[in-house]
Amino acid sequence: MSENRLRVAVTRRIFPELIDFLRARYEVRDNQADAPLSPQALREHLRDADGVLATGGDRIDAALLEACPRLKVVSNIAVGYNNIDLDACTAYGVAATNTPDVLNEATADHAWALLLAAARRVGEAERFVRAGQWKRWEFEMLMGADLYGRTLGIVGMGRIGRAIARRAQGFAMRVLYHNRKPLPSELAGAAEYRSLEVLLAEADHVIVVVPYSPQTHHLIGARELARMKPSAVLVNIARGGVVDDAALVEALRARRLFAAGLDVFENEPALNPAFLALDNVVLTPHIASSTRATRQAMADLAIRNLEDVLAGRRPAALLNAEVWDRRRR
Ligand code: 8YV
Repeated sequence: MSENRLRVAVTRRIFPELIDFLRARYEVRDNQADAPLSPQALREHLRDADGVLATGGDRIDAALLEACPRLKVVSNIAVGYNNIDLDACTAYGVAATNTPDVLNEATADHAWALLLAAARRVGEAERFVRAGQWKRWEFEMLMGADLYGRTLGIVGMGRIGRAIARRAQGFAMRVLYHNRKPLPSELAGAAEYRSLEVLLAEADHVIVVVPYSPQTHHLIGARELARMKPSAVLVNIARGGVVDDAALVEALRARRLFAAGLDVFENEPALNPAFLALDNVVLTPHIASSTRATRQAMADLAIRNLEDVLAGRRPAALLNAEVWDRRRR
C-alpha cells in the first residue's frame, strides 16, 4: 500500500462498483473471497487501515483496536451495532457509525413476509406440494391463523417497528407496542402502549424488533412465551439472543405457540438444529434488509459515513458522539 493515500479495509464482499468507487479515493483492502474473518484474520485485515467498512458479523473490540493504531472510523453496514464495543471505540478515539433509516421499509416488509408465511403455513404447504403429497382437496387442509382484524404486538417500536405498524393498518389490525417508555403520540399513532407482560398476553401475534444488548438478552424466554396465546405467531427480525431459541423450540414442539417466523438466531449461521425438524417455524438466513435497493442504500450511507470521518466532517450516523473532539486524526 502506498504511503500517502488513506487506507480502507472492507471486511466482506460488497457490490464491485462500490469497491471501484473506493479504489478511486483510497488504498483498498477488500475480501473478494467473502470468507467471514476470524478475530485474528480481522486484525490482520485492518492492521494498517484508516477506516473500515464492517458488517454485523465483525467483532470490533478493544483487542482489535489496540492492534490497529491508524484506525479512525468503523463504519458498520448495518443499523444494529451490537458487534461494536462502543466504549472501546471511544476510548481509542475511533468514530463508529451505522446505517439507520435506509433499511426500515425492506426490513418491515420482511417481518410481514415472515408473519404471513408462518400464520398461513406457506413453508409447510410448499414442502407438502413439492413432496407430491397433494392428492386431493380437503376441507381442513393446512388451516392457518388469522391476521386480518386481529391484534398485533410490536416489541421495540423504533423506526422499523413503526414501519411494521403502518403496514398493520391494511390488515385492520389493532397495534400494541412495548418500549422502555411510551412514545410521544405523534410517533405512536394509533398504537397503544403496554407492558411486555400485558402485550404478550393480549396480542394475537407478536413481532420482536429490539436491538440486542445485555439488557435484551433472552427478553423473550420460556416465561414470556408461556404468556402468549397458543394461537399466536412470534416473529423475530431483531437479533439472535433476544429470543431464547431453546425455549422457543420447546414451545413450538409442544404447540404452546401456533408458529414462529425467524430471520435471526443465537449463534447464527449455526442455528439450533431442533428448528429444522419443526413444521411450524419459517426460517430465513438474516435477509430482512436484503433487497438490491436497500443494500445499495446501506452501502452508500456507510461509505458516506466513512468518507466524512476521514475528511474530518462529522458523519450523519455517528454512534459515539462523545469521541468527536477526542478522535484520532
Ligand atoms: C445486516 C442487520 O444485513 O442492519 C442490521 O442490523 O441486521 C442487517 O441489515 C447485517 O447486520 C449485516 O451487516
